[in-house]
Amino acid sequence: MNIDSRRRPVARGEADAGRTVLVSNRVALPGETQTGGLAVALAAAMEDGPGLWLGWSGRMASDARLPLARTRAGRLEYALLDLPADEFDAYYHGFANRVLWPLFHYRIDLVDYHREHHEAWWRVNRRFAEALAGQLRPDDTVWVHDYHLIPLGQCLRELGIDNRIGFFLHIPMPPPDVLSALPVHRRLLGALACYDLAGFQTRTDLDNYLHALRQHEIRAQGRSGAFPIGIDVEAIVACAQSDEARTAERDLRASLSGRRLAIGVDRLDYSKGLPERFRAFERHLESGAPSAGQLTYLQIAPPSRIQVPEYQEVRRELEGLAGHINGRHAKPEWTPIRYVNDSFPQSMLAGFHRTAAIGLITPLRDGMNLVAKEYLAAQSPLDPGVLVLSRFAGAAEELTEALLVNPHDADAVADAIDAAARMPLRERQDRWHALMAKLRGNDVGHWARGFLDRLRNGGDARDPVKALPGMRAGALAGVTAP
Ligand code: GDG
Repeated sequence: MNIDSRRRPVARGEADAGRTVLVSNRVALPGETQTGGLAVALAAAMEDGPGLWLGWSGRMASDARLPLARTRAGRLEYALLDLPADEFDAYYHGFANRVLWPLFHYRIDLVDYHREHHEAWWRVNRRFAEALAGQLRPDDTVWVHDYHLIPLGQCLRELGIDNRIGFFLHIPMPPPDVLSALPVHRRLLGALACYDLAGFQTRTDLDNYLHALRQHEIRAQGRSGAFPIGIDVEAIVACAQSDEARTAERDLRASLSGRRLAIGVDRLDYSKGLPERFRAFERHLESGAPSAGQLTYLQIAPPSRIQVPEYQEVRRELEGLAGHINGRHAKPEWTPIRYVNDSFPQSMLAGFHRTAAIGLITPLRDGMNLVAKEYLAAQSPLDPGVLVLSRFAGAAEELTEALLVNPHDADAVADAIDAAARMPLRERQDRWHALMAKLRGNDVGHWARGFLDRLRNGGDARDPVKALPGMRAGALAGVTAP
């Protein structure tokens, strides 16, 4: 371990010095296709380095103290950590994905808490901390990502590391009453309160965190703020005009026989509201609305976390629903729902998005939802589609010109689908231009810089939320004094 890094504090106010060190459960290695929002966003945010990105290697090893696997791409270095199989299972499948994921998405009913899984979560975080401590230089800024690694900051402090350490939560922060269903909620809040900066996707998430701290009389050692994540807008705009995207668009359009397309792209996850969306689409088919029968709905849903029983269940449910709805409504020449359990390159997805007159993004709860933003960025300015967006996606706080819906209200979603299908070109363009201005005003680079500036410089960084047209003023008013 680098003893120096334990002892020498980085001078406060020292801007832009040293590396940015990202830590996340998985890293996005160059050339890998990523279907998770975090990996996609961080890969874009880190494009111009210099930096180090540390995460799990994807490999199990009985002796997890082996030297880290290292690789480099340009100015970004990767350090990969093996983990023992049983510990990984308890930390990742047991605690992160069967306790924190459902709880933070307001699904207390799906929480399966075991004390030993919680202990393994801390043990793995200590392993991450030990691995990272050996890599750190005194002027590095550490940025920890997501719910798997909430305790990492505290573990690093316990090792004597006094670099600046920030944390960003990619998923929603639930209200204190929901959080308190977790037996160890106080300890979790205490770990969050250790960071120099704790970042959340929305004002609502930030408020929930601050309320919980107040309720438990926990004093944060650092600051907190809302930093809504963005996408690489220009990259998606360019991607949607690439040859691959045009080919994908042409082929998909040709298969529609003159009908228009509604699209959803989601990891197959119960938080994404897919069964509710399928039922709402059926409601639309049965509504007798002018557009009923004129739309084909394409749902791309790459499977994820397939070991977790709740994910197997939602997959079975969707297969049943797609079969049922198509069985009742298909015609010899037309199938209303195309349900595809596969992942595609970003360029093809952009082509699919551009083909679709309607983007149907209706999660029951979502930290942000990058697909909603990607759908918009892929549209043609001459003939943009309409985004139908759940008000429970973090993106709804920004994207107020979308058609915002309650995903639990199948009739309302069916109405919105019809309204989107019939929306005049002028209104579609007005809404789209307003939404694109917001996306451009807060792309993934703004997000990363906004967070890192605030982490490095304290309170004098640009306020990333105030800079967003349409966000409530003072969205960062909840910043807590150190
Ligand atoms: C978490 C939070 C938050 C999807 N299918 C394919 C594919 N994707 C890409 C999308 C998008 C990403 O994966 C999914 O991001 P989301 O934000 O929609 O959702 P989560 O994976 O749940 O992400 C979320 C996010 O972190 C960032 O903070 O917004 O709330 O849950 O970029 O395009 N990419 C490719 N093929 C696919 O088939 N290449």
